Amino acid sequence: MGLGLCLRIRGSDWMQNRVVMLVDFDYFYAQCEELRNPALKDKPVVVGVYSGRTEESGAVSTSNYIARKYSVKSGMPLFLAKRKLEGTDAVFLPVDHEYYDQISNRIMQILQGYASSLEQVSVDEAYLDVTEQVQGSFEKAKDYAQKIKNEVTEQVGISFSVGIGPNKLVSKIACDSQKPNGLTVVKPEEAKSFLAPLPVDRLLGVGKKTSARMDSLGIKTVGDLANYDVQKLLAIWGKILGVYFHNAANAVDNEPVQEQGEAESISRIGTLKQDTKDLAFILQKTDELTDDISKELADKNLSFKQVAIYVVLIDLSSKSRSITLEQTAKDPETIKKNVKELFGKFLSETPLEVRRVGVKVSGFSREEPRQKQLTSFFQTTKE
Ligand code: DGT
Ligand code: CA
Ligand code: CA
Repeated sequence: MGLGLCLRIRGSDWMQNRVVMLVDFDYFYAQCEELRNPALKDKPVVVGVYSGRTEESGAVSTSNYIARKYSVKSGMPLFLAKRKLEGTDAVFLPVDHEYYDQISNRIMQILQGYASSLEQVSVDEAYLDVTEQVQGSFEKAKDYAQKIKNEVTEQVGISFSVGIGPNKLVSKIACDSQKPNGLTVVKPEEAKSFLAPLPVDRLLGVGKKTSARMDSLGIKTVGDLANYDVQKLLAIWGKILGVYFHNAANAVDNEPVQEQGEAESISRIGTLKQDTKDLAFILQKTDELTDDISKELADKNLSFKQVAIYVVLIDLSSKSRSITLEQTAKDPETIKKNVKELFGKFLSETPLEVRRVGVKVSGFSREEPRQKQLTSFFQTTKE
């Protein structure tokens, strides 16, 4: 068989050529309120959390785009929003999470049907891997997104914005670039130049402190960061963050769209046969727990990045300690070694005896090195 078949796209495991969508519902809580009361649609609508002390105290959760014209913003004190909307027919409503969750679930269910995998990141946001559905084509992806939008509008009556890109990082920023009711496509070959002019703090993980530091190095835009000497980034931020910044600025992000329902952590807890401060005695128990965790990891083919311990002391107070590994691991020895280290340190810090212990691993990724994936892929299609 010829090259045609070799290049057939196999959904999310064809990591180099994915089509990822980020769907973000527009002014979500306020739009839900408009949905059940359409008379609100042409008024400023503010949904807030009322703290209950006085009628005015509390903060804005969100507002519709009419209210935003009066510079009402999420997180703003309600009294300030009221002041900004003085003289208008603005409507203020308390949050109704149960109702928003219901609507969110209905939309997520529809979205699920359009993707190979869906990762819900919040009540109003989800990543979809649609590589297979659109045969890797970004032109088709745009029509496909429009189709999904129409379907959700018809079925639920809620509008959302979509960003389409070669990975989660780009699709998220694409989505943010055009709201509400946006549909923004950034093709792989445009991704770097799309990000380049943006301020560097648009990247996830670049907060106030980091962007100030970057600014002092002359890094103002994502493009500046992409061009910055990667060795210097590593020297300043360490390997993990340094590599992340470099990759992100270059629009590189291999994080898979993680199917829903997949555990975020695996943990086991057990009670010791007797209260103790003896490390060896504790490790006997945690080794048992670790073996059990390792079986589940192997079954699910997961690697982890964090190891944590959980401790209940004799006064019934509980504590936890965790460590992030330099590299992902999947073997029980790595867990045991880190658990030993964490407990060694913990026991030296507390005078109390330990009653219950737990072990937890998290920060999962699937163990599928690209090399292996590619070879096995070509093997199955060769002929
Ligand atoms: P947009 O910009 O059209 O996506 O507007 P929203 O309102 O959907 O904004 P988004 O996606 O950042 O947030 C989703 C929901 O989360 C929003 O409807 C209400 C809630 N939320 C966002 N920011 C805040 C905040 O600062 N405080 C509180 N209490 N809730 C917030
Ligand atoms: Ca939203
Ligand atoms: Ca959101």
